[in-house]
This record gives sequence, C-alpha cells and structure tokens, in this order.
Amino acid sequence: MQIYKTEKGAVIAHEGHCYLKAIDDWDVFINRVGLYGALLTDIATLPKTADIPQNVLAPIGSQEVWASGVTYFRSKQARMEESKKAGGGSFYDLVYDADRPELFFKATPRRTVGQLGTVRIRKDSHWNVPEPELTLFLSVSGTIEGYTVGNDMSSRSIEGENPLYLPQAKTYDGCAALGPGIYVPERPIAATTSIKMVIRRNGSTVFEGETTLAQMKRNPADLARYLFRECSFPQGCFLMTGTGIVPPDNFSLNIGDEVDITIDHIGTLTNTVE
Ligand code: DO4
Ligand code: MG
Repeated sequence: MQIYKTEKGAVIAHEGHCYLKAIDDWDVFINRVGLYGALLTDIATLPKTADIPQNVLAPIGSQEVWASGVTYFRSKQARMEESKKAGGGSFYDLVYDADRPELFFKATPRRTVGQLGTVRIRKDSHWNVPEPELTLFLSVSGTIEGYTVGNDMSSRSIEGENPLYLPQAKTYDGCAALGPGIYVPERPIAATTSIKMVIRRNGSTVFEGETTLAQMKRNPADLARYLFRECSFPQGCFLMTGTGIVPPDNFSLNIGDEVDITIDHIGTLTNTVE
C-alpha cells in the first residue's frame, strides 16, 4: 500500500485503486502503530477516486528527519578516502564495526523537499553528492510503519576536511528530499530490494549506480532501536538508513543536475539541484 500527501488530503493506493481521505493532520494520519491495518480500515469506508496523484507534497508533517552513516562498505571506503588528511582512516573503520551505529540529526520539515522539489548544494562547498537512502517512517513507539525514498544531500569537501564539520556538511536549507509517498507494506521490506540512482546533466546521464539492501551492514530495526534509546518522537520520525552508492571521487553535482532515486516497491524520487 502507498500513501501520498496532497493538497486535497491523503491518497491511499491499494491493489490498483486510489482512495482520497480528508485529513486534518498528516502527523495523526501516519503516526499509527499498525498503520497497514489502520489504512485497510480507512479505505473500507472511502470511495474510490481517480489515479495516483501527479502533484504530491513531501510525505512529512512536523517530524524530525534523522540519518544513519557508514552502514554500507562503499560508504566507509568513500569517507576514509575523503578524510585521509583529517585522520579518517580509523574513525570510519571503527564505526563500521562498532555495535553503536552513527546516527545524526539531518533535517527539519522546513529543510526537506518532496517529489520534484529543489535540493541544494552549499555555496561554500566544492564537492557535493546526493546520497540515495532507504528511509524509514517510525511511529511514536519506534515501530517501522513505512518506507520512503530519501536523498541525504552532502558536502564531501566539508565532511572530509574535519569530522567535526559533519553537521554543516549535512544540514542546511534544501539538504534533504523525501518521497514521492510512503510505502506501507504488510511485512518488512525484503533484503533483495534494489536502490538505484541516476544523475542527469543537460539531458545526458553522468552517473548511475545500484545496490541492494542486502549490502547494508546494519538492520533497520536496530538503527531504529538505537535512535529511540534516549530520544522521544511524539509525532514519529523519519530515519535515513545510509548510502551504498557513492559516485567516483572526481564527480561533483552541478546546479541544474537532475537526480532520480528509485527503490523497488516505493517509487522514484526526482529532484533538481540548485
Ligand atoms: O559519516 C558521515 C555520513 C555518512 C552518511 O551519510 C552515509 O553513509 O550515508
Ligand atoms: Mg548519508
């Protein structure tokens, strides 16, 4: 099942049909333990509407967006390379193998864009990449209720200069994208799920890469448990689970680039870079 946030309300897509539900509050609509079952109850009394909506909003209300790092070998390798001068050889290695994952605050809803929104690169950064990440929607109780596509826009030059600059490399206006909707399955998403990213410049593909969730070293439920250890989220929260796709070191985003991130079952999130 998919849910989309639109100007008219919530659209629930299930088994080839779409249902429009008038809602007062997106937070209340998504932050339900057992969301899949709750949505089935919702659609039982709703009329069928037209198609999957064309214009959707970012599927976020007032939730915080958090992120995990160095959860794939490719990410560890890339960070170690970019931070060699800053001593990155050891700390990324250590976190990759440690029990405690790297978790960091990524964005507020105001810094997050949705489908076809504009993501930004920092003007004081010369090496910038999108990071395509499976993103969990976690309820107030920390249960994984849904999945969306996330883009953890990042400055590799700032992050590589000094790990203490990570908040600046990761958090700024237009630093995150989520969407197009939230995939709410009956059972957890499979390890065979693929994540693909394509970056286009002036109509030509300048990078494409692919991975699967099986390459992730951490378990999504463990990441959620760590996040909820000492943080409460009354409205639930979004948690990006890290990137397994990193373009080669000579690649940096340009203004005007288009980024498509596709995750099986969830959909394709498309954004333009500004
Ligand atoms: O340690 C820096 C951030 C890593 C990250 O964002 C990722 O692995 O996706
Ligand atoms: Mg990331």
